[in-house]
Amino acid sequence: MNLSPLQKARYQYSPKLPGMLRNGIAEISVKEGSETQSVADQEKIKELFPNTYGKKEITFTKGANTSVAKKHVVGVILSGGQAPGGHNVVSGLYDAIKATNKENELIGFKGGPSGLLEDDYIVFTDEYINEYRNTGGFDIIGSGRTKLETEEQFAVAVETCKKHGITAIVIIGGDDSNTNAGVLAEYMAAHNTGVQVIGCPKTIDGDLKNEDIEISFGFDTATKTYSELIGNIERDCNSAKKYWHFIKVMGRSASHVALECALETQPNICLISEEVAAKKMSLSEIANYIADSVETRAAKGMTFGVCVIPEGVVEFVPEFGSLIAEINELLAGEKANAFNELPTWADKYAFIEKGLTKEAMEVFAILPQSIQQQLFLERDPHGNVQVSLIESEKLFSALVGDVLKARGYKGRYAALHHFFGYEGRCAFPSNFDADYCYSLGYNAFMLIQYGYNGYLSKVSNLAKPAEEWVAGGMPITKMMNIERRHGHDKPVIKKALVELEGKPFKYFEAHREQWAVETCYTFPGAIQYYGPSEVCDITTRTLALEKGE
Ligand code: FBP
Repeated sequence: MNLSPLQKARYQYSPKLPGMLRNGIAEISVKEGSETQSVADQEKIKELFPNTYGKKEITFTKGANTSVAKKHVVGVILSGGQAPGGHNVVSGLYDAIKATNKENELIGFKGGPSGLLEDDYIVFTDEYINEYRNTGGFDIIGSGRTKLETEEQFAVAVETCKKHGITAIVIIGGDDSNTNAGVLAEYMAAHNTGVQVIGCPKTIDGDLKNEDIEISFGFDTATKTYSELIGNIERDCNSAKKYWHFIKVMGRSASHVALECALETQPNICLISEEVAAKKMSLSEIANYIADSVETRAAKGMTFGVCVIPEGVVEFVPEFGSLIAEINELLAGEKANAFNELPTWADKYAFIEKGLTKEAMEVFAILPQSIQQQLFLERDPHGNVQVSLIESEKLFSALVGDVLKARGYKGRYAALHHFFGYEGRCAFPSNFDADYCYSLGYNAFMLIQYGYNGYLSKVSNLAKPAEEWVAGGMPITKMMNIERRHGHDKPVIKKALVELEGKPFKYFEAHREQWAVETCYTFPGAIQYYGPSEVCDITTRTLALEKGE
C-alpha cells in the first residue's frame, strides 16, 4: 500500500495513557466511590432502571488487579457521525483485551448498530488493527445511525451475543447512542444475559458533556481543523481586504464548535445559538448586529471581515421556529401534492401567502428567494423542513446586504460563503484525541474486566498532562433525566448546550465588541503532531477556560 509519510509515522505513535493505567493490566486496581443519583427525575429513572440505577462511581488506581479471570469476547460498535479518534478507542480496547489474555477476542460490528442486529462483523487481529492506529475516520468497521432502542432489537442483539459468546458490548456514540446503551444494559441485566454494556462519549459537536464527561472525543481535532481553516481565511481576508466571509460550522444544535473556533481565531462576529434563543433575537436584529460591524469597520477602511455561524442557529430564532412549524402544517399530508403541482413559483408564493399567518409571512417575506424555495424543497421522510440544510451563511449575508442598503450604506460589501463540517470529522486525531480515545477504549475494558454494566468509560482531569488524567467509570443512569420526545416521556442523557453563564462564553462576551470593530485575528495553524508538548498536546480553549487553566 502507498502510505503518506504522516500515515506511516502515526502508525508508530504510542498514545499516552493516564498514569494509573500505565503499569500493565496486573497493576490496575479499582476504587468504588459513592452511590449515584440521576441528574433529575430520580424516582422515575430509578423505576425504569431497577437493575442499573444508583450504582457507584468508579476510579482505577495503581494496585493489584483483583478482577475475576475469565475469557472475554467483546463486541464493539461505532454509532452516528464520524469523530476523529474512533479508531483509537477500538485499538485501546483491543490492546487491553489482548494484554489480559491472548485468547480474548474483539469483534467489530459493521456499519453501526445495524451490524449487531444483522450479525455483520469482523474479528480483529493485530494486522487489521495496526493499519488503523492513530488515524481518523470510522472506516475500520464503518458507522451508522440505526437506533438500538426497541425490545425486539434487544432480543435480536442477545441472540447475536449468544452466537459469538459475547460477554460485553462497547457502544461508541453520542448522547442518544449512550442513552440507548444504558437502556440495553438494563435489558441485559433484567434478562440475566450476563452481557455487560459500556459506552464511550463521542461527537465532534461537544454536546455530550456534564460534570463527569469533560469533553466528548473528536471535538478537539474537529475544532482545531476548522480553526486552522478559519485562521487561514482571516489571514487571506486581512491580506486582500475585500471580502466578508460568512462561515457556517457544524455542530447540529449546540454552538460549542462555533464558540471554540471563535476563541481560537477571534473573528469579527460569531453567533451563539443559545444566546439568540435566550434573547429571543429576530432575524433582523441579528442582521443589524452584523451590519453594525460591517459599517464601523468600513468607516475605518476595513471593508472585510469574518462571521462564524453555528449550524443550527436558525432553529433558535423564535420567529423562524414558528415559521417552520407553520410550513410543516401547510404542507402536511396531501396538501404537499397540491403545492407541488402548482406550475410556477408565483403560483406557489400565492399559495404560501394564503396559508401562512401574517406574522409568519412577515418573516418569510424578508428571506432571500433561494432560501424561501429551499424551505419548500428540502423535506425529511416525515415531510418536515430540514432546517439543518438551510444555508444560513447565505441567509445572513443576504439579510446584512439588505440592511446596509436600507441604511444607505454606499461602501464595499462583498460576501463569500463557506461551510466547514465534513472537513474535520475524519482528520488524523490530534495528540489529545489520540491519547484520550486510546485511554477511553483501554479503560472501557477495565470496566468490563471488573464486571461493570451500564457504565460510561470516563477519563477526566483532561486539562492536565495525560500522566495526571484520572480513569474510571460513571453509571449512565446518573446522566439521565426525563424529556418529552415524539409525544412520549423518555429517559435520556441531557444534551449540553453552551452555558451563557459559563467561563468560555463569558470570555467571548468580554472580548467580542473589540473583535467586531478591530482586526484581532489569531492564527492557530495546522494541528501539530510532533514537537514540543505545549504545541502538540494542548486541548481546547473551552476546556482550559472551564477548568480555570
Ligand atoms: P453525531 O452527533 O452522531 O456525532 O453527529 C454529529 C454531526 O457531525 C453534526 O455535527 C451534523 O449536524 C451531523 O452529524 C451530520 O450528519 P450526517 O453525517 O448524517 O450528514
